[in-house]
Amino acid sequence: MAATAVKTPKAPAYDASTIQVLEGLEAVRRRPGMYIGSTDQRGLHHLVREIADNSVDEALGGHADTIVCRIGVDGSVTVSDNGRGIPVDKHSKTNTSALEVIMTVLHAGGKFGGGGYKVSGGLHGVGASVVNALSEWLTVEVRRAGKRYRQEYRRGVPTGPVKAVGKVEDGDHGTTTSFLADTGVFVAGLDYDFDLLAQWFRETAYLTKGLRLTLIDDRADREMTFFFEGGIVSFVRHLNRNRSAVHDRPFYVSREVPACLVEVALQYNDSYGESTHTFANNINTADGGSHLSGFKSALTRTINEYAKRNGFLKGDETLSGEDVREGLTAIVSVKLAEPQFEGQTKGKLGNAEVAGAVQTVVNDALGAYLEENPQTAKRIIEKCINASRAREAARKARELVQRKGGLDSFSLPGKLADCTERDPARAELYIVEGDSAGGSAKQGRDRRFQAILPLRGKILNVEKARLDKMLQSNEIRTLITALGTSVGEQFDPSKLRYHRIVIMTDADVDGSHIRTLLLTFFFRHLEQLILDGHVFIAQPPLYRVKAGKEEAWVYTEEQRAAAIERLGEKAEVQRYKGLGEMNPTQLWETTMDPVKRTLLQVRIDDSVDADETFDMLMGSAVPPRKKFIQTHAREVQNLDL
Ligand code: 0RA
Repeated sequence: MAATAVKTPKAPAYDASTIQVLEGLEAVRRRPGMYIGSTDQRGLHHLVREIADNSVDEALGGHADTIVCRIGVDGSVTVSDNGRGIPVDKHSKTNTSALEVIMTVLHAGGKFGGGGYKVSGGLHGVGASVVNALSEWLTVEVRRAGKRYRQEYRRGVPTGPVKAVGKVEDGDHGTTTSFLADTGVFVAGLDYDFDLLAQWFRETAYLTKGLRLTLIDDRADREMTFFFEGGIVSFVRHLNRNRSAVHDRPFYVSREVPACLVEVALQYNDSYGESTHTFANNINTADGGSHLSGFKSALTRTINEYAKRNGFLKGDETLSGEDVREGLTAIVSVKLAEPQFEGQTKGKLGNAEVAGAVQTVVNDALGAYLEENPQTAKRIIEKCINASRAREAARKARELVQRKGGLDSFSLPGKLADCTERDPARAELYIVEGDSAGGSAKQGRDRRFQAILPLRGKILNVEKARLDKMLQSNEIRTLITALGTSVGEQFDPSKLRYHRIVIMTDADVDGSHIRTLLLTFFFRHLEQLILDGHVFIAQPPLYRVKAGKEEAWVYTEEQRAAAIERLGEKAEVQRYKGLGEMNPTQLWETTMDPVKRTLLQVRIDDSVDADETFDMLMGSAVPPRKKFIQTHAREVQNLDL
């Protein structure tokens, strides 16, 4: 018998590092939420950001100036840059290429190409390997040293080593990453939102001067490019585009100090609001932090010093922080090696050393700017002094109200039907439009923990009035008293009497206008309550569908169609226009009963976007509002005519 020699295939080399890689990828796939926050739409978009941030870092280091992001018809995403290209040479110890390490080892990104500030590795920075692990397939193509290299992966595992696949033209270099997110993880599907990505690309382009960012959507044949030569100066001009500026050229400084790189741009406008947005490593720090504190101190101090030295203020007159921030639009952007993000939503910069750094840079540069531009300085100081006088008037008005028992919670307004619960964490305040709906709500509620505050008619538009004017309005005073927190300088969130503040208005045009006015007021004067998650919108039903004894409340058009289908053609559909049309029991059952109701929590996903939207909807300039309404008119449903 002759034996045939059989070649056994070489077993894959499972050494310690391979096992570590597989364990790492497995951990990500088992608990994706731990790495990217969630596996819903938000988490999905996170993948794009993770990959694009690596390219942005390459641009921040001065090695790339163009990034293109493409959404494919199959739900794949391709991000391409013209940077140095991820190194492909083999790591001496592990005998794997740097590219493979970056793409497969958790948190490996930061270990390569050190130095420089990074936007990746910041708040969410978990590295490209996490995106790789959560992708059905991923491909990286590197153009480097005259050659084109490629490696592919399936759910994070390489299908083979890095291969040289061709030549590139002289001087061509960069990295292109394509991936298809794994629908086994992102079960809601790969529904990328162009506008969401565009908003974030726009912001990134403002914060990275000279970077050209293009977003292409092959599903809808859409394309947008963002490029801002002026960086954050362009950002400030953009935010002020519908407002009248007090001075033409924004103040701007960019300086590197030991703690961080500090960049600030600001320009005053003739409104009464403030739009300061802060960023650390390009991440929007909606809750501020050390960079914001440093900026505020420097602004107050520098303006007061200049105003004193030049005779605008006499004796012990001083301008408060609020005075110098009225009508201010500012961007504060810092870049640092190891940013610490704090707070519940990680929206606050913690690094204490940054406060002093920003303060020093702004003190020096703003002081010099005021000295060198006396005309502008004069206009700014006069605006601040005006603000100060108005604030003084407001304080007097407030004191007058307080003395008569107006703003403190010892004298709760008569219109408020309070609840018996004294623990704010369990108490709810329903702000209800109109007396008749207020009456139903009072009867229908659970008085143990639900308080009702009926508001009559429209409240003032805060975008067009200062706080002192606002306080002349009975409705606003009543509301602030009921909340217990006071407002302005005396605002104290720890005094909040209800941790759920529910805005309940009619499902018609007037109702939505009143809701917008209330939200504007909260956004401009009690923003902390929104950030802390205390503000909600009630969802009353749109229709009652009835057939015989059976009835159903429906809240959307889709539900209406479904209910009619279920109850048959004879179903009688009754449109609810106002809360007042429901009797107390119905109001409780449909809108107020915690077991059955839907409450929409008001969130500020993007503070820059929110700022712009309120300014546009409620501010003085009419053309942008008209354009917005024309653009969005077709999206409006349930419009009463
Ligand atoms: C490490 C080192 C070097 C470049 C990169 C990483 C790099 C990473 C990404 C991710 C997306 N685009 C990228 N471009 C570059 C450079 C090492 C060198 O050439 O000296």
